[in-house]
Amino acid sequence: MSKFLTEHKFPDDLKTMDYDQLELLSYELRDFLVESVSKTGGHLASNLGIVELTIALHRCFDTPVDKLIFDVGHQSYVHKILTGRMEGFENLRKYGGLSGFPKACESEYDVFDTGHSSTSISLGLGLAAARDLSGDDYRVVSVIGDGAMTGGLAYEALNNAGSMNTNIIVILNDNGMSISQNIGGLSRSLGRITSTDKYLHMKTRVKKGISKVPVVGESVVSGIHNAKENIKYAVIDGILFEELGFKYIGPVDGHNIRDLCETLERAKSLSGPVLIHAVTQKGKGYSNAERRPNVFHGIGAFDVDTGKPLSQSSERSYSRVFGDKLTEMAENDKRVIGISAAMTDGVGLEGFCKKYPKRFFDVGIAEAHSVTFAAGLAKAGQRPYVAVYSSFLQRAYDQILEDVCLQNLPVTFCIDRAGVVGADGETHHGLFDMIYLRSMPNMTVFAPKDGPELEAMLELSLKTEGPCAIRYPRGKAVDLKMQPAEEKGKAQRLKEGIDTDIWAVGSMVKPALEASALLEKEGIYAGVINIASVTPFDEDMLRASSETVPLIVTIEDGIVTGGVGESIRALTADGITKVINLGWPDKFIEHGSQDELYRKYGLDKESIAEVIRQNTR
Ligand SMILES: Cc1ncc(C[n+]2csc(CCOP(=O)(O)OP(=O)(O)O)c2C)c(N)n1
Repeated sequence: MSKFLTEHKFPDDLKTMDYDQLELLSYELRDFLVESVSKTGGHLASNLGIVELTIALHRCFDTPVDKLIFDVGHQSYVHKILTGRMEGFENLRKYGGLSGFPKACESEYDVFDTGHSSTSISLGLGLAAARDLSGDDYRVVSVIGDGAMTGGLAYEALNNAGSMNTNIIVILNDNGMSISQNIGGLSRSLGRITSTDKYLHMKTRVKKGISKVPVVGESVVSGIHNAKENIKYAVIDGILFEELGFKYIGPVDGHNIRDLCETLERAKSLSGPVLIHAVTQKGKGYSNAERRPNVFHGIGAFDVDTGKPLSQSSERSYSRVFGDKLTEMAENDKRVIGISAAMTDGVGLEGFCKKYPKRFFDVGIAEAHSVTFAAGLAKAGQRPYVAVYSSFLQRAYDQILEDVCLQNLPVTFCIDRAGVVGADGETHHGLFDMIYLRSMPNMTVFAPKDGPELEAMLELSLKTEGPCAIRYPRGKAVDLKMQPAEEKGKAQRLKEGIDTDIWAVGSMVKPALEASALLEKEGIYAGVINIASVTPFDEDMLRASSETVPLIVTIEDGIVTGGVGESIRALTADGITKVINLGWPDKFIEHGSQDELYRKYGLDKESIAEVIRQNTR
């Protein structure tokens, strides 16, 4: 079966294989990807779309001496397979297994640890500048998708590269898709380029086997719109890139290895920044993924024949609870606006988007912009809800502080994937939002203990005349069948304590209640308090708690350093109450399932109970 994959040594052998062999290899790679990801889950569609491009890159460049950077990095599976990590795919994204993103500690072929979008050109440009300073002569290639190209950082880097005029090759992997359909002016412009007669004509000619490549010299490349009819890689458009100082080559068929290799060789012969526009198809070669590339962008284990997930949960996720509730609120209040930075489905807003297309904005992978855009909306009397994953919101720290909090505008941040997210690992865990948001003046931070409380807090946010953040975890929304906390600045006592009180934030209320139940059987009485309103914080209840119990245990789904637990410790510093802070340590947390990570870091019910046991005897 996998003759080429198993019998060759990659990436070296790519350089000696002929084009027919390389094409056969591309089939084997696709089979392997589909088989393997169907068992482990992962980012499939983007990897199916980048098979030929990755082969061509490793054939034409001398990696790892030459530096190859994949933007975001979710499409680096083929690169991993071709750089000696095929066997690791059995444990892809599992605890202790291969990461789903580039990891420098995993291989010398992975230059950076990535996971967040739109960084590849900046990273590449930094490497290129360092190379020039030290007199080295390696090449730098940044591969960026058209989705990632909607992020502002990419333009800052393009602009800078143009003025530095150093040697860097940027490959725009244009499949017309972000996770869902890509949006925006650039996307429209790229779409125009690839639908022109010239491009389609060129593709037909290539398919017919015309292989003679006229020389595309520097003068031709820079002379945009002067392309001759018979130039294979005609310079049809790309004005934007040319204006920024890049030599634009394209569009090139990103599934034709010969074309790609010839284009890459051409780019190598040019000096200064070069941008190659490669057109690819997301999900290429696997019909289910071609039909529904958004579903197969990131997917759990699935049946290869039908494309259906192996396990389907009927339980509602927090994202769904949020999306449904916001849609309901929008029915009653015309000011409610939904905003997403290229994550409409992920954050649960697809229903809202369908029902209220005019009041919904997908702004592209542009978190910082989404926040300032929301500030503008709020200033003019609207009530914007920015739905965003915790780790991506990190991009917008300054905009939250300056454009929203400073002006005390009623923008609500619906922070999904707060806490550890599991298989995506370091770059995607949402552990830092609480520590920076709670220190921002005017900001209210809510953390619901369950789904019904998330709904109540969304209602509350509409009555709050200022910035608000509501943070909730990835996964199924629990229902603790308890009264929701419904007041800003008020904590909620859920259980009386004698030996200790556990002060828990959001999703940690459930394990706190479970730990308390375990201890009760042993005659240890642990009270449980739902912090609910992280800021403003209920100091009155804390005072009462510290006067009642000798031990307070705090537990939060965020970094302990600078967290709510530490402020509780500070507030009780004068008393006799002992305070123990539980939460995530001050380090990057690896990938693994959420349960594995909670257990390892002592945040599951048994570990919480054990800490209390040890400190009450
Ligand atoms: C800052 C940031 N926001 C959002 C994401 C989530 N995300 C991962 S991949 C992706 C789409 C990327 O599209 P594109 O660059 O075109 O790559 P493709 O998957 O289409 O190959 C998004 C939005 C992210 N990784 N980083």
